[in-house]
Amino acid sequence: MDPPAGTTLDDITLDELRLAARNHALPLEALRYPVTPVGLHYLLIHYDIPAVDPGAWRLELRGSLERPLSLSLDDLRERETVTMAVTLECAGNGRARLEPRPLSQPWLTEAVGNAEWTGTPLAPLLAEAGLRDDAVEVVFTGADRGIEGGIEQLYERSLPVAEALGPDALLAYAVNGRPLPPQHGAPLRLVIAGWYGMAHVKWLSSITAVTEPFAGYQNKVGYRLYQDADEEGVPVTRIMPRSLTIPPGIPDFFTRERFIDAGPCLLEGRAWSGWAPVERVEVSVDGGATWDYAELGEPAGERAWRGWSYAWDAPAGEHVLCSRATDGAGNVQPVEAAWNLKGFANNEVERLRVTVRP
Ligand SMILES: Nc1nc2c(c(=O)[nH]1)N[C@H]1C(S)=C(S)[C@@H](COP(=O)(O)O)O[C@H]1N2
Ligand SMILES: [Mo]
Repeated sequence: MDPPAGTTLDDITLDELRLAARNHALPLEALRYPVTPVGLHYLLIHYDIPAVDPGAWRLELRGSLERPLSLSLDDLRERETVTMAVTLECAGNGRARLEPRPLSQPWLTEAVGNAEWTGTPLAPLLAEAGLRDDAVEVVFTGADRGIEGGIEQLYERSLPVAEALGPDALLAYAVNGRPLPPQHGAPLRLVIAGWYGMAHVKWLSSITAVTEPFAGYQNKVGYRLYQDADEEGVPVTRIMPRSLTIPPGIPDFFTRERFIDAGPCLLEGRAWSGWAPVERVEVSVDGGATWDYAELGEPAGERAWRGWSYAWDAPAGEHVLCSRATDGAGNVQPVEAAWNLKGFANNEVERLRVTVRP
């Protein structure tokens, strides 16, 4: 049987490789840092990084507002300041492990990072602009333009009004204490803690309150879960739980398999969920046959990942290490992912191959 359109059973293609080279992942050893150094945070850029002159740049607030606003970066910096540690993950993380493989950015498990974003909360700005009662969504438009699904567009995504007015929405102009770098959305991006990456619009140029659900590509076509190309699909929203292990020992250069020596080995990792705090992490050292509880550390912030550790007395031989997170909403990572056409939200448990040397 042929794989569905837009997927393949072939080896990685040159188009996928080109995307993978542009959009880098978190090197897994960087899970050791509670706050990800900016250069190690994953990146996802649909089109090109746009050229934005921060001096001339303005943020326009328009649409169903009593008082539309036009603000400079200094106007935004003078407003209330908040810093939030936020674990950000691409909705396509895990895509390359699906079969057939959806053709897009071929992430394995590493499209994640946890940064400290500084900016001004969105809700007071919308209040100042006089958001009208008839607004149902708020659209965030970036300065980057490209063609996707045959449609020329600026990258833009909407949020329901309740999310835009909630405590998780921040207009960020700094990350880890420094002005945003070009690749992360300079001079201003949306951060919407708990949501998959696609909602955190970078290079923000306007915010529009709309009275009908937004029908732009990234909401209506792009970021949806489909089984079949003909169906309406289900929107991708918040981050499903995931746990990753800081790879122990040393790697093989080419396969990335790990080598450690027999004896006590402290396994450590990080776990997160956008639905509710992580409440449990389990570890398996036999490829998922048996599970044991890991010890949980303090979260790196209310909207940030949480460290965990597990004391393993490693016996010589070949092992497959797994970990799985459960959140307070009862979501648990599956051992095997449910397939979807565009390869979103695949949070199946990681399998890390380790050779323990005597
Ligand atoms: N304007 C704009 N915003 C964007 C994107 C984009 O291509 N253009 N990519 C989105 C996606 S899919 C992800 S996963 C995150 C990645 O954010 P990061 O590169 O800062 O990690 O940005 C989101 N915001
Ligand atoms: Mo993404």
